Order: sequence, then structure tokens, then C-alpha cells
Amino acid sequence: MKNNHLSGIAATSIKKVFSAMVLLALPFFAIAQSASDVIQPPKEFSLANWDWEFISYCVLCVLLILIVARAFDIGSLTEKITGKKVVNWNSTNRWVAIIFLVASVAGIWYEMIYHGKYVMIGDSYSEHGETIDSMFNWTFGFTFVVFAITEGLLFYFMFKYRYRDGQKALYYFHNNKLELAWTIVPAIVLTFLVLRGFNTWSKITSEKPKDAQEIEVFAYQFGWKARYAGADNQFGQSHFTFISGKNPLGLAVQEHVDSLISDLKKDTALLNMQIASADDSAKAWKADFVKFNTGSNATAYPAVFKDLKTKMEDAESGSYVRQLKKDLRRKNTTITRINTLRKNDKVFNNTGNDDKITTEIVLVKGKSYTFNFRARDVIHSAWFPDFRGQMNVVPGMATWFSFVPNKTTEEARAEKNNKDFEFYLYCNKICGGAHYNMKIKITVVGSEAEYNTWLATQIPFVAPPAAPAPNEEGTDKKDSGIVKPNTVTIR
Ligand SMILES: [Cu+2]
Repeated sequence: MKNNHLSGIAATSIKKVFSAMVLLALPFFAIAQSASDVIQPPKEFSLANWDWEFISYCVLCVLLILIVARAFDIGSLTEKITGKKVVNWNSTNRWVAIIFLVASVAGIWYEMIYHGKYVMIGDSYSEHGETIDSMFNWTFGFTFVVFAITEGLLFYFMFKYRYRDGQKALYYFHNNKLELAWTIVPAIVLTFLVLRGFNTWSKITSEKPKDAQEIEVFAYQFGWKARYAGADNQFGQSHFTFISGKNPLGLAVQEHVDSLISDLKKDTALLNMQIASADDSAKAWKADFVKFNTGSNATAYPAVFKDLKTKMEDAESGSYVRQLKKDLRRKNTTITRINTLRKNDKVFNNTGNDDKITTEIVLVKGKSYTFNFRARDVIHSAWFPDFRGQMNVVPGMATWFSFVPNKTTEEARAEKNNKDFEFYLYCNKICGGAHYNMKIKITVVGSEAEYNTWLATQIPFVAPPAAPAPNEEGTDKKDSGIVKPNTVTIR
């Protein structure tokens, strides 16, 4: 009987040790997995290539676990045999809990001091940012106090009211006063926090400030462009159908749209030709395939074989022509859309010609700005961490955000004691493979004069006709009348 019991205990402890070993091995599997992502040159099999240090650590860990498991087993076996308690688990656990609490607090403290600067957002550099920060601090303050009290009590109760033999827990059924207190107090605190947040957010986003300078911010996979109105202080109209390689923001500028239309017409002519000669193409591809598919070609050149086979099958099934017709319909729709827009004088009013498309944003300290967002492809999010601003940038939806920068880049550098510091606008929505790379520099200057100097260096979308050069000899230059469009191409 006793032997049976002991073998039962041995079986459970073997199970325990085995599960512990599996758990312990998991991180090593993870390390091996991540290491295999990097393609290593093939190594010859040799014991010298093995990482003996790493293997020794693994063996040591397994031994350690076995020893600890054994020690527990000996303890519990002794208890079973002698009937006396070797370890008082209720008493041990309360001390383990206190050690856990102290170690956690110390760990958080250490991390905040040594690594906090990498994750904590710095000071605010916009006027409304101070309200946002104060709101954050109030919320953090309230929740932190509640967290500290409840966690403290949790551990204190665990320590004080541990299980003791012969002691019975108090059965406490209901208390109206307590219920009222823990309903009303959080309700009041939350109402205060929510109303304050609602009020602040309304102030920041309900109305565009009337005195603000407007800047268009355009997002695409993967980058940003900014657009400043030109000398006429008016933004030119834009439309997504106008977007082309030379016209990344799709501005309604006659010559660009003309060249886009002519490209589209060339494409449709080609598509029509391909559709008309589809039967001949099908015959030619079939002949090609038959000619190729002899001997060992198919196995020797699998890519060529697959390509020819797909072409032939697509042509035979009619999917080739269907795709061509679909492309043609799409291009024709774009042409129709553009032509409808072209008839509209309000769209093509030349106000966009002097607009400046820039690859950085320059602002003047103390001035109010409204950023009007547009997206070309997918949803992005414009995030100005230092100015405490964020707004979704959605294709086909007009969104905006306003703020007043209250310190210059130079002042921020001095405060942070970092001469390389720059403000950036980031994308804060995972929008594709190179999302991490999506940022544009923001420079805050101290005076309007500095801003004007910068703006003067930025090229208008369409360069104005060059004024005839002053002629000292009194003879006309022959090529002075030619106007070349000066375009900003996408980077
Ligand atoms: Cu993005």
C-alpha cells in the first residue's frame, strides 16, 4: 500500500520536472528560431562549431531544476512518512508575496530612472499642449493613487490574513454604505476627468482658428509632402484623378493634366490594339508553347515554361481579353472624370501654379497654424508628438488639426541640451511595409523674416514666366520667351 502511494508521488514529480524542463526550454527554442532568420553560410559538421558555453548553461539550468524538484519531493515525502510539517507553505508564501511586491516596485523604479528617457514623451512645445499634459497628469495622479492603495491593501491582506489552522474566515454579506461609497466616488472622479477631456478636445478641434495660416499636409506610402500657398495666398484646387509622376499631389494645373490625358489616350490606344489582335496573340502563344514544350525544356526552364503556359491558358479561357477590357474601362473612366473637371473654371483657375510643395515644414513661433490633411492611398495618421497633436489622414476625407508652436527648434535644443534635436511629424498608423520610415521634419523659427527667407528658396509648382533679362547691349535675346515648367518630382 505504502509502496503504491510512493510510486504515485514519484510519477507526479517526474511529470512536474518534465513540464518545468519544457517551460525552461521555450526561450531557447525562441532564440534558435530568431537566429535561423539570418541566413548563415553552411558550416562543416564539427564539434568545435558548437556553442559549448550555451550548452553548458542549458545543462546547468536543467540540473538546477532537477535539484529543486528533488528537494521539494524529499520534503513532501518526509511529511507523508513522519506526519510532521517540514515547510509551512502559508507562512512562506506571504513572504514570497512581499518579496515580489518590493522587487516589482524596485524594478519599475530602476527602469524609469535608467530607461524612462527612451519611452517618456518630452515637454510640450505648443500652447494647447500644456492643457493636454495637465489632463494627463491629473488622470495619472488619480489612477496611480487608487492603484497604489488597492495593490497595497491586496498584499497587506494576503500577508495578515493568511490561513491558520482552526481559524475561520468572517462571512460578510452586504453593506449599503460601502456599496454607495465605491459607486459614487469613482463616478464623481470619472465625471470630472471625462468632462475635462471633452471640454479640452472641443476647444482644440471644434473650429479652425480664423487667424491661422493654412498648410496642406499630404500623406502617401511612404512619406509626407507639405504645400504652402504661393504669393496669391490661395491654394490651387486638386483632385486624386490628376495625380501623376510629375504631379504627386494632383494639382489642377493645365499643362500637367494635359500631359496626363495624352498619356492615358496612348494607353487606351494600345489596349484597343491588343484587344483587336487578341485572337492572333492567342495563336502565337499556343505555337510558342508547343514549340517550347519539347524534350527537357519544361524541366530545364520551369519559369519560362510556366509563363508560356499561363499566357496560353489565359488567352484560351478569355481572361486575357477580359483583363484588357477592364483596364480600358478604367482608363476611359479616368479620362471622362478629368474631362468633366476640366470644364469647371473653378477647378482650373491657375491658383495652384505658384503653390510650393515642400519636403519639410517651417513654422513661426507664436503663430497659429491649421494643417489640412489629404491621403493618396491608405489611411495614415499625422502625429506631432512634441506639439501634442494627432489626426487621422483618410483618403477622400477632409481632416485638419490646429496648433500654435510656442518655442523654436533652437530653444528646444537648448532646453533638451541636445544640439541635434529636431521636431518631426510622424505617421502613427501602421500603413504598410515602410511605415516606420514615414516622417517629415518640422522647423520652428523665431521670426517671420526667417520663415520668408526659407519660403523664398522653395520652388513654385509651375515657375512663372521668366522676365526678359536686362539687356545692356540693347539687343533682344532670342530664347527669352520660352517658358519651361519647373516641376517638383516625387522623391
Ligand atoms: Cu503612414
